[in-house]
Amino acid sequence: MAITQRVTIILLFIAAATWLAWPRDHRVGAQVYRPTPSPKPKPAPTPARRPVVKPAPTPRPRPTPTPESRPRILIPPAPTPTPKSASFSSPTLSTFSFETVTLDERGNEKPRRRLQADFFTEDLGGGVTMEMVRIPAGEFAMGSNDGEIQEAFADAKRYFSGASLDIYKRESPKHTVRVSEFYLGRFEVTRAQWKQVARMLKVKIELNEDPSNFKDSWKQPVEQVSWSEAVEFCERLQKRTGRAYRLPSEAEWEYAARAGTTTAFAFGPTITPQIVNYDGNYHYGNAPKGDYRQKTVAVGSLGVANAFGLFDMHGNVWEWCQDYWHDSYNGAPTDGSAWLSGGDSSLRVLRGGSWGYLGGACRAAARSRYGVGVRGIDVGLRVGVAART
Ligand SMILES: [Ca+2]
Repeated sequence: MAITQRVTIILLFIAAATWLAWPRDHRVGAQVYRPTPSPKPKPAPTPARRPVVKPAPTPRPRPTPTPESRPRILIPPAPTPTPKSASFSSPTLSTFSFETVTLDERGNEKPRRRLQADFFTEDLGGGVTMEMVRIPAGEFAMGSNDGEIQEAFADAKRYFSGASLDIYKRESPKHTVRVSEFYLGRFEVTRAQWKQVARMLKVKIELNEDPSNFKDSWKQPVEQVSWSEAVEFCERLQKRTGRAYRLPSEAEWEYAARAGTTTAFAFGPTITPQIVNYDGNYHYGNAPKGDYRQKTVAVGSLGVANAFGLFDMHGNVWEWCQDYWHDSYNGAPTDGSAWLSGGDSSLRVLRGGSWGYLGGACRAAARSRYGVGVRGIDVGLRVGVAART
């Protein structure tokens, strides 16, 4: 019996040992399986990285062409003038040279100087053109001070005992005006130019094609045109060209006439009929008495321009300006704009004197006026246009 008991104990021990061994294998199997899912999450981030990597090279080619296209960045400045041409047909400028001169107090010429200015040409059709000179922006003293007023008044009294000081006080007070760049006609508007524009589409009023009294040449300035007709002329030009043609403001006119000078005339303290068309019987200052042509001359035919390249600003025909008439400059704009408030809107400013007037009336600061509907055989115009708006 003792042997049987020992055998039984041995068998029980083997059975217990075998049972304990099974779960251990299973656990090992489980442990082997568990790591299997852990590599799965690893490939997961891998595809996640791929899309990040893919877009990365995509932007790389973009910066590459940027430096290559740098020269093209120089092209965009070109579009800047493009909008101008869209709205104003930005003009192509050329340069011309001209002679200007300064006289001494007795009217003797100092050596002539040759200068240059920029301009553009407006085609009016029929082989007729109009030249517009660039007037640089600047500041100037407009009008006359007391001394200049007394000088001009004394000069007039030599010829007319009844001369009125009030006529000269209109030029005061002398004041500083800042003028923006603009273009002004190199010459007064000619008969030929007037005729071309008079044939263009009417804007508000009819225009006589050839209203002038003096008809020796188509290059003579147009005259016998009222202020209203001068404005119609500008508006027709505006409609045809897309550029804002207009009469100059009084300040622009004087700024352009002085062309940087501060003397009575752009040519110095006096003038002579050799360089300005006026009544030489009424010479200004100490210049000698001269000829009186009694009519207009072809624009530019006297040969000298002021320092801006403008001809006949003094004399030949008076030139219409936009401004209402005011008896003084009290309250006048100082930005070069036309004075279109207060004053008398039925009277408009005239500048520069004419073939039929005394030298003193041709001074840069001299002022006169006419009613808007009045025509004179010595009254014409010169057109302006803003450089930009
Ligand atoms: Ca003139």
